[in-house]
Amino acid sequence: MNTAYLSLGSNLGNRFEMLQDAVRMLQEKPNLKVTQISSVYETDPIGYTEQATFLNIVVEIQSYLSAEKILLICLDTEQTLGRIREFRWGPRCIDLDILLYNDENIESEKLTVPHPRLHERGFVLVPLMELVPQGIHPLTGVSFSEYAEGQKEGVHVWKTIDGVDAFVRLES
Ligand code: PH2
Ligand code: MG
Ligand code: MG
Repeated sequence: MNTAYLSLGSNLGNRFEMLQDAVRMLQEKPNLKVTQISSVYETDPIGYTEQATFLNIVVEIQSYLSAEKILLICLDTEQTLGRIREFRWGPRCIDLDILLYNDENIESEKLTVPHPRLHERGFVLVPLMELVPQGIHPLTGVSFSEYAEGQKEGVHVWKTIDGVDAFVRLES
């Protein structure tokens, strides 16, 4: 069994519903279980800053699937939910990124794991730390909490969540 962590973000349309739909779609996949979910955070845009604030979450999944297969599921979910890629780091109705896959280091043409910007993004680190409070970066050995120091500005709890099943059932 493999454990992976995914980052989900939305800053277009009904952001909360987008996150819910994405998690529902993950739940419906055979061979994959969504086992943990963070609170929902409202976060200031990083990178390209002239865009609306995001809602971000991190989920834990367990699966026998390879990281490459999980990537295909992420891309398929984005497509189904109508994501149009306009430009890098620009507005998006839904984005799903693989943060971690076990403690593995994967560098292929399509996929880099751990996510190369994982340690420099508060909108990833803060929700990830809820799920793995003692987590350390598998390549550098530095704790997520240490990376998160100084990166918590602009990352605020928007809604607390009581488990995956409660999350997908919430009224948006
Ligand atoms: N995603 C990006 C670029 N910037 N900023 C926030 N706050 N949240 C995101 O999910 C995000 C971002 C590229 O994927
Ligand atoms: Mg992304
Ligand atoms: Mg992405």
